[in-house]
Amino acid sequence: MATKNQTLGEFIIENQTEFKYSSGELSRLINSIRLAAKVVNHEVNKAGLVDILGAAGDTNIQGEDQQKLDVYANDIFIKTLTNREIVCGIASEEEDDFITITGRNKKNDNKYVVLMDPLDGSSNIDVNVSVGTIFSIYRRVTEAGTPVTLEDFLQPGNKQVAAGYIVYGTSTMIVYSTGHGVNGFTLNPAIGTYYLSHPNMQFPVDGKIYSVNEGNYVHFPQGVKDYIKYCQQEGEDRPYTSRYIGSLVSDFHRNMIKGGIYMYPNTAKDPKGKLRLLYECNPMAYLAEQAGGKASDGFKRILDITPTELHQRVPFFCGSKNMVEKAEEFMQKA
Ligand code: P6P
Repeated sequence: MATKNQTLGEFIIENQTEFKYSSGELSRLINSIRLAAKVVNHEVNKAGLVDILGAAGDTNIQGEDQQKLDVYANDIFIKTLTNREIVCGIASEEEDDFITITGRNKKNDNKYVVLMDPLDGSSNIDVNVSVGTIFSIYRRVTEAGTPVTLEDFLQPGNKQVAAGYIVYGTSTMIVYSTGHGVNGFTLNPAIGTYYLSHPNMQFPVDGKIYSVNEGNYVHFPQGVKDYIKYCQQEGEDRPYTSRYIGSLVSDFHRNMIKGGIYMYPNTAKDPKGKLRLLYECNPMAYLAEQAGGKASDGFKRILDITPTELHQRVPFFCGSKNMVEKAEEFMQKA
């Protein structure tokens, strides 16, 4: 039972019994993410001051300029998860390949793997717009004690045991689910404690906000163009409002509170879409469904897609159930 103002630590302990088959490892894993988020938050909040801005000069597998804060966040989450010997493997947007974690006993006997986008929306850092961390947790499928393999990471999203995000916005929040609904915790930076501020978050079944980069309009599939026109036409509850921050976590978070749909369709430039299935779309789709929302690639449920590559991309439609279904209607009849 979630009671307002409970701390995240109290909430994890109280809901420990919900993690069936877990000997407390999943709780420790969520706790370690909480700690890493505090450290990253501290740097994100002063990014403009310590010359941590600007590209690190390197590029990640996506061919994107790596902002120093991307690299920093990636290192913090990997170090925190590794030092506590809680997971047996990690995959990250910032790492070309997955990382095998062997414990002090040189064994891989932990049961979870984590996939993450350590700092999503990082192009917004230099302009002081909110960014986020996205994480997705699975039980490994290969034999305990053996090194993890790609198979442990290429699981469909419907096998996730937990997923969540941290949004470094006007306040810093952790929003996550372990399969029993979605709860949001807000950090009190003065004392470094997260408090339950948004118990049992629910995606409104309908909404009046659509989030898409309309600069790509000419390259969108016809169904997306038709749906955007539908959003803009006079109607019983239309025209809708267009809101697009360019930070998935922030757009998703606002839409989950107010109602809305986020779309990143495929375009000529990104024929498979831009967002990555494993560490962006799957965790956000898991949260959306846990909160009564919906997520698809325009045709198929995101969580039922069987991954084939670590960094594969998919078109992404996610948010209020009725809005996603209306967009799918346009996609399917185009
Ligand atoms: P565009 C950030 O790079 C990101 O992955 C999401 O957070 C965001 O919604 C999207 O890409 C923005 O992409 O092409 O509209 O700038």
